[in-house]
Amino acid sequence: MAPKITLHYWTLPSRGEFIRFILYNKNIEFNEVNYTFDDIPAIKANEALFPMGQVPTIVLENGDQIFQSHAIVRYLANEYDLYGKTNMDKAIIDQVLDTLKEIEEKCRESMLFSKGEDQQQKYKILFGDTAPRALRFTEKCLKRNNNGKGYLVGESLSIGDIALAVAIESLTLLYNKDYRNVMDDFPLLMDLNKKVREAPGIKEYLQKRGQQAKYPPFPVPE
Ligand SMILES: N[C@@H](CCC(=O)N[C@@H](CS)C(=O)NCC(=O)O)C(=O)O
Repeated sequence: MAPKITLHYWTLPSRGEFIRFILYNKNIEFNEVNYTFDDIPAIKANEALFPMGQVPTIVLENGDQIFQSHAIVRYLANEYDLYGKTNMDKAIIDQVLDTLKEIEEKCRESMLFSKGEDQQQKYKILFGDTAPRALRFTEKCLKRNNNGKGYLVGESLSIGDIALAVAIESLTLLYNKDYRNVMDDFPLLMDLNKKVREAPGIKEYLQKRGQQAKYPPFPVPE
């Protein structure tokens, strides 16, 4: 019997990790079809499965397909009760998702595809401005719910909480002696991060995968 969901993605964490965290947390049976950078021409050629020539796409048991990572995440959240209870819960989660996406984008840009002075400049913007801003906003939302002691919305885990844990993973990859740990200013967010990483399914996945997501060296444009 086909698994409930097939995830088409690189073996890498990146945009796929958010989806994997949800699938593991909700104990959804899934398999992966993994690609390497050598497959990019084939991915571009397969417009039926990859409309924009990019991964990820998921395929459901009935053959329905969804691409765009946040469309996938929102679909899963709606299906498996990870999207709060009210429209305002959803709006809070959406704001946090889109805000933290800025961190993710800047991490990818600076860490994977830049080098030298350009990279240092990008790190400076990321650590000096983008990340603290995004985290301040996320913390403000968290504090409004149960004084920041619980979850982003309501009384249980949502994709807003998972988005935070995924963004912190990306930032953690960049910590080194030259950069102050940007998370030091956000102990409440770190508590929430811990809660997500110890959530059912995610905890076991991280034990299997390793506590820190790993990337191979990436080709950097000249
Ligand atoms: N907005 C899309 C962006 C997808 C995207 O950029 N995917 C990358 C991999 S993480 C990709 O396929 N890159 C290959 C390319 O663009 O040629 C999403 O969030 O799913």
